[in-house]
Amino acid sequence: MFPVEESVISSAIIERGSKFLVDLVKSDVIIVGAGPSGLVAGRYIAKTGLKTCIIERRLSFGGGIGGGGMLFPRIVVQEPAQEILEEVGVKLEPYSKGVWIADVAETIAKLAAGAIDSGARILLGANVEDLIVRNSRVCGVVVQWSAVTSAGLHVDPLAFESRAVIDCTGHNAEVVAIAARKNPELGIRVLGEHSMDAVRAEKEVVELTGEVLPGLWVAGMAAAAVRGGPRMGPIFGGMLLSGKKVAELVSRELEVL
Ligand code: 48H
Repeated sequence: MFPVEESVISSAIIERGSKFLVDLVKSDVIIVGAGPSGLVAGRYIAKTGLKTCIIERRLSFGGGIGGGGMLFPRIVVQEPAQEILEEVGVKLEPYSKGVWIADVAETIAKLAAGAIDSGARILLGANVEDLIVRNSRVCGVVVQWSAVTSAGLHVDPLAFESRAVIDCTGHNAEVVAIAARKNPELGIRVLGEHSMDAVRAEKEVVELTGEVLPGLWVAGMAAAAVRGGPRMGPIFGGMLLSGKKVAELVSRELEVL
């Protein structure tokens, strides 16, 4: 085994980690949240050549995928969304007409690998706590290490600029909620998600995906939360299609499609 001393390990990590962070201070697109909608959006946007960064507060990917349905390690996906999983190599088990089952660990691993292999960069352990807003336009995010936030330390955050920010933070629509709370003059409303109706919810979550404010977009469960759509339980086709839709809208807006 090659002998590597502590000073080499530490300087390698500090030097290259800083370089990685400096590169993230200006992106085309910042996606907040590495759940299903964020990972899918990241994959399709990065594939167009746009510089894409996904910021995730946990030290892991997948958001709500890992919990399956009441911790049973399977999720349901329906036509035509199963194609998005097939593209990244997730093995699907047919269940009934138009309905497939996927393993949660495989789905998380392959959606994340799909985003990274397309060129998306993922920053783990970082919490988006505010936005850069100039002239009623969102121009980036304000970030703090999750560990600092959890410890309740008073440490000033850093800001990362981007041409578009996508809120993929799930049930709490955290980024849009911050925009609404901190900029009341912009008239943004977060209506809150409604009770479960899987058939309606799956259709509506895709329809509700879109722009909230110049530079700020919403996808996945956050779209239902902002616009008052119902929840759907552990069926994930809507999340995947919402991620794909926001990728198309944002890529077109930034004029690469
Ligand atoms: C950094 C943040 C921040 C922040 C949150 O919850 P998710 O899986 O979100 P979606 O919309 O991609 O998928 C929703 C799905 O998992 C789900 O919950 C479904 C289908 N529910 C239906 C039902 O009826 O209950 O992922 C969001 C991710 C998580 O990993 C968070 O840790 C992360 O966003 N996150 N990251 N800064 N401020 N807020």
